[in-house]
Amino acid sequence: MAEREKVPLPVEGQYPVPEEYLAARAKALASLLIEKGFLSEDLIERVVQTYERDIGPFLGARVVARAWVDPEFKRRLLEDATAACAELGIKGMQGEDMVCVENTPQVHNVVVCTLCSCYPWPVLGLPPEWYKYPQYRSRMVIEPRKVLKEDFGLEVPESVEVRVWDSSSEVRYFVLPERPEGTEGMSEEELAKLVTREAMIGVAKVQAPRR
Ligand SMILES: [Co+2]
Repeated sequence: MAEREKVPLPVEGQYPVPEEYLAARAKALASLLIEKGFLSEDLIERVVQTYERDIGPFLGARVVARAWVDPEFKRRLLEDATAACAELGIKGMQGEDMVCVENTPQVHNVVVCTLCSCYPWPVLGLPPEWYKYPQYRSRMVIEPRKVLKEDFGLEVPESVEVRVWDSSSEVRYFVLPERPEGTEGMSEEELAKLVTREAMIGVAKVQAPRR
């Protein structure tokens, strides 16, 4: 841990700020907007609920499963992820310019936002806590193999190229993981259940179901 703290942060001086500070600031901002009539408690609750219940990685999992069973869809997905996701009715805020990158036996992709926590909300929901940690954001671009191995237990062989994609407010990346062996007979719905958020960020692989 001590070694990690020495890594210079891309936005040192601004982040990290303590969680309590952020929470207090968000609360103050919300009450002010409510007082001025720009927002309501109800609206805030609805947005939170939507991203907890209706939008999440299960939507991205549907996209991945479709790409695995439909080569034409996969082609469109890799060409223009935003348009391909919209074909499945998956679209919205923070997903205006999504790019899907494909894992292959030769290339392993992983996604980060070095500046903050840009993330493709329509397919993955809200980012996990660790995605926002300075240690993840700064180290993933410097030593991705080491982070994948030490923090996520994913060992990428030296023969496989690791590509790190830095999401921004303009372009948000997600990964099309490799379809695991032993899933040949599975339906699209069954396949979708195997796909995890971590696999679509690129910090894990999709595992075949146990027999
Ligand atoms: Co960002």
